Amino acid sequence: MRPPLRIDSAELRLVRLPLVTPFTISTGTMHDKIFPLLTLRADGIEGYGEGVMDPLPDYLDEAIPGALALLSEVLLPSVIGRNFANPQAVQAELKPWRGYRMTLATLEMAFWDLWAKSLDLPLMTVLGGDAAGVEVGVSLGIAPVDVTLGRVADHLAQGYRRIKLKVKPGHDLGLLQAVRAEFPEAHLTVDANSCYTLADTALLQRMDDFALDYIEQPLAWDDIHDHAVLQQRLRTPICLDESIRTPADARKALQSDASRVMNIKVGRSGGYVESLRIHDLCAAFDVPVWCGGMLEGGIGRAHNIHLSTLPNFRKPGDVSSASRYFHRDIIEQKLETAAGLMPVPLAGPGIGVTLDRDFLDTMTLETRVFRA
Ligand code: OSB
Ligand code: MG
Repeated sequence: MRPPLRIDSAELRLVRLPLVTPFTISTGTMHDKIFPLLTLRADGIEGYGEGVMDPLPDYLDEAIPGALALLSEVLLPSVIGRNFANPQAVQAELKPWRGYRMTLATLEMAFWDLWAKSLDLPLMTVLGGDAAGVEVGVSLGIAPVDVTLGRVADHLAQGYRRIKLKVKPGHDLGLLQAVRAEFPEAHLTVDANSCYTLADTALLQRMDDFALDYIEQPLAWDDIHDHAVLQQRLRTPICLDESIRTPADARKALQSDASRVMNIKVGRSGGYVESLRIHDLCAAFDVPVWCGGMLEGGIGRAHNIHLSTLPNFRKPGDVSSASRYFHRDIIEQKLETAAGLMPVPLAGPGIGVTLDRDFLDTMTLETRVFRA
């Protein structure tokens, strides 16, 4: 049996990367990607986790200020100086806490990276996955229709295997008509980020005419029930994103037929232990999953790619090329797709990427250090 890992110290940074193109969804526009980056150290090894919460609670009810406070004042002091046999032992430590799923995930993911590195294995191997590359799609923000048509053409030409269009009231059916007319064969989906209600049922039913693979999170972020009602009135499958934060959420959505496809974001769902349960539950219901994204920097993106190697990830994920988002990333490796596939990063064990420390320093807004 291997000895447990003792977490010696941690470093929590707040990082800002300017986006190449501002990203607009139904809830607002993002110009910079701001995220907490956590390093855990044990036996001279470092594990990394990236928080996916936004500066404001506009995607879910979690945001960076609360995440930094909980990590600094509660979570990191509770694990530093202690031994953990495996990631499940860390997850057990986090289990009592309600909510803060993105904050818990940041810590749990960093420990998985550390643990895989201590075993000298790629993260995908300890998660139970295996692949050389994973299928990628692209998520296109809200923009004028002619701009979007150009972006669709460009990304199809680059080999992206699914085009997801962000929609909002007044920027939905007309957009779909224009895109379908020009790209009749494209693998197309939409993501509403919770901007409709059941009062919009007639409008959502008209989306059935556009051969969408699924409609992502049309209704409220915290409402599985209404999605089940809506699914009975739609031919197009519903895919839940925001509403799935725990395995219990996934079980309820599957049992009530509210999500015939599921978006898994490890950074949204409390970490890998819970994401693996969601993955397995979906497989049991024969519901395919795909890996969502939150415009992550290289650490979060590397995590997402390793997760996407699990067998029930049967649809292209939002794990696009880093160069779509950033002029320069905080890791040394370039995470770029080729022919619609993202290679799994394997420049070493764990998440298989290394920090570009000089550049990271220039992009760091603040740093907090924690020792036993
Ligand atoms: O709903 O999937 C979403 C980005 C930020 C917040 C929410 C979402 C998204 C995306 C972008 O769709 C996915 C990506 O390219 O990382
Ligand atoms: Mg989404």
